[in-house]
Amino acid sequence: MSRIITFGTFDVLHIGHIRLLKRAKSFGSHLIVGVSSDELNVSKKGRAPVYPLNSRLEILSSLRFVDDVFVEDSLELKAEYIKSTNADILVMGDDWQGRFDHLNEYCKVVYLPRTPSISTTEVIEIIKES
Ligand code: C2G
Repeated sequence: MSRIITFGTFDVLHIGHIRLLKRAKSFGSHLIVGVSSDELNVSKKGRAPVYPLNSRLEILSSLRFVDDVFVEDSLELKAEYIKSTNADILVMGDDWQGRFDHLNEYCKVVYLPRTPSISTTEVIEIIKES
């Protein structure tokens, strides 16, 4: 059965993250999650994550449909991560549509529709305003 890889910050875990991970797992038997380092999140989103890397790794590795986690230090290292984990399929949300097509050389690349109306940024805003 296939080995699936996906990447993300997964900060303040919410239903959009859970659905993405569950759907990713349904493509195979082993789901590997590359979790963005705190520094990578600052460079992607311009802010530190609410939960530090070690907490996010522990939360994700506690999910029954996640089999392995590792630290994603750079967006540019995906080919190396795919090779070192022997992944067959890369799954990403469609906010990244087209961005990783060049990795088809190493594995199948699949984009899944995002869950509408939920994001970590919105959750942070709602908590700030309450
Ligand atoms: N996601 C989703 N629906 C949402 C929010 C997020 O399906 N409402 C998906 C995203 O598309 C992504 C995954 O959940 O595939 C993780 O989301 P983020 O933590 O926001 O990931 P991001 O910081 O964009 O990191 O190398 C790529 C990156 O590291 C992805």
